[in-house]
Amino acid sequence: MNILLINPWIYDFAAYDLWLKPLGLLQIASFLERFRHKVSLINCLDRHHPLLEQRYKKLPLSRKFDCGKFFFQEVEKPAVLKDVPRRYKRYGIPPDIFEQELSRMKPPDLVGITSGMTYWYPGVFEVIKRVKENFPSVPVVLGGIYATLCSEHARNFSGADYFVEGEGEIAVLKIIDKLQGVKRDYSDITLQRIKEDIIPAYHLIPHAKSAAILTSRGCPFRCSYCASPVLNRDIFVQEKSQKVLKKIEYLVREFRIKDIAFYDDALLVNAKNHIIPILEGIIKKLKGKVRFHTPNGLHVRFIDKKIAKLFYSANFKTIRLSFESTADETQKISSYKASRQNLTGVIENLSSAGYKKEDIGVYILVGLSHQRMDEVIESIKFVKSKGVKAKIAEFSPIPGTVEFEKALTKSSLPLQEEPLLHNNLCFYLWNKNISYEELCKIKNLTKG
Ligand code: B12
Ligand code: SF4
Repeated sequence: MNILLINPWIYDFAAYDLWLKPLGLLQIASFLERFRHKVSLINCLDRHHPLLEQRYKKLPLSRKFDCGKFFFQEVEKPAVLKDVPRRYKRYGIPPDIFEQELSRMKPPDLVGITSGMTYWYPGVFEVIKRVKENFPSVPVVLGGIYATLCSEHARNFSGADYFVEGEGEIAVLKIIDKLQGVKRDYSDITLQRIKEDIIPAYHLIPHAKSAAILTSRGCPFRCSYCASPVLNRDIFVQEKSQKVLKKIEYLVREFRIKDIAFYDDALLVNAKNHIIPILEGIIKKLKGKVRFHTPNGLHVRFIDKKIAKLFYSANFKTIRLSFESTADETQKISSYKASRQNLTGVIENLSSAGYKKEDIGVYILVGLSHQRMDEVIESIKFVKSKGVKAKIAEFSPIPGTVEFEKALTKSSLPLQEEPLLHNNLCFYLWNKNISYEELCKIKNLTKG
């Protein structure tokens, strides 16, 4: 079959390309190619899209390590977000470039669309609408995070024909087989083997200079605001370290990738058998050839002196730590990721390994139902007193989590029915403990 995969636009108040890659689609593409399907990709979030670069000579430049601002166009703010005093935008290639891409291809046999944050669904709907206008008889499959966490909303309103919740590789193969009338024994195809054998299809983004990878699925912890257990069906599996190394070497060799971001939820768990051999392998085989980044927060308490040194020697440039808060109540629901003492010790480990303190970013959560201004201010002050950067992570209420249920009891707004209200940049619309003005103060406090 000819399969077209699409990574939709982001509709949001803000978006920044932190090595953002459609990793789910790239994994599915690689898997389907093994079954001799022909796959193509339209990546609406490609900052280096050739047609975009051709048209606009003055695009926002890439910043450090291939991150950067997306091209955007302001769009009308949805009514439910009207009280957010910020402009609402569509990030990614202009729609006419998307249309140009569709019009120059022959109709595919199937279109697969991914979805990211639950509140980014307007971009997904826009893509489905345009695909249906161009290829009315082609079946459309929708998968990804929004489709999994808000499956009812997606089924009711998106206009797709098929829906996949959770991991998509085998599920999409089953849909294709059904459409083609192929009978197959799926018991042979286990997900663990798929993940280890599959190298995301970066050949579909041939000009990419950076890549995102996963070395595991899920997380063994259960923080009450996190969707990881829902998305991964309570599973935690890690790939074999030697296979991870092979993938990294392949990406660097074949695509001249210079920056790699780890998307794992729990990269440091079971360190002895996982991250340590990966780091040792990188130092041995790739030293200095590629830079690594951990935009997702790392588990503080696992970073001992040895791991800190290995990170530094392996060229890990972006280190983000999940601290969340100094307050006991928030620590408790965050699986006690790190006490003040833990954080202090780890910052010492990282700086004696060679890291400058100002290069270390520490995430602090803001907007959980119980949180008040003083807790957040105290956490920021504590983090800043250690000489490192405090980074705000605003709470996004996610269906299927305990904190979502708590948020429902606080909110007079329809959080359940309207995923736009899950936007992390507008928690103050439903959580009155912290106002927009206070959030601005909090953000100012992190600066300098
Ligand atoms: C990496 C990551 C990031 C990265 C990159 C973000 C990005 N936009 O890609 C960074 C660090 C930047 C980030 C930031 C944030 N994130 Co984040 N992030 C993740 C994480 C850990 C992994 C996502 C991922 O790429 N997984 C890897 C791929 C392979 O998995 P996948 O996309 O799910 O694909 C599989 C299936 O879904 C399916 N599938 C996918 N597409 C398709 C398509 C078809 C056709 C089919 C059939 C199947 C299918 O098959 C795939 C392969 O098995 C998830 C948690 C998680 N475990 O998923 C949180 C998560 C998505 N993030 C979340 C949040 C809250 C945030 C922040 C708001 C945090 C904050 N307050 O700052 C910010 C928002 C940033 C922004 N505006 O861009 C929430 C979601 C919130 C929501 N309402 O939807 C999650 C779920 C974590 C959580 N707390 O529970 N994040
Ligand atoms: S440790 Fe991180 S990924 Fe794991 S459950 Fe908690 S927030 Fe989610």
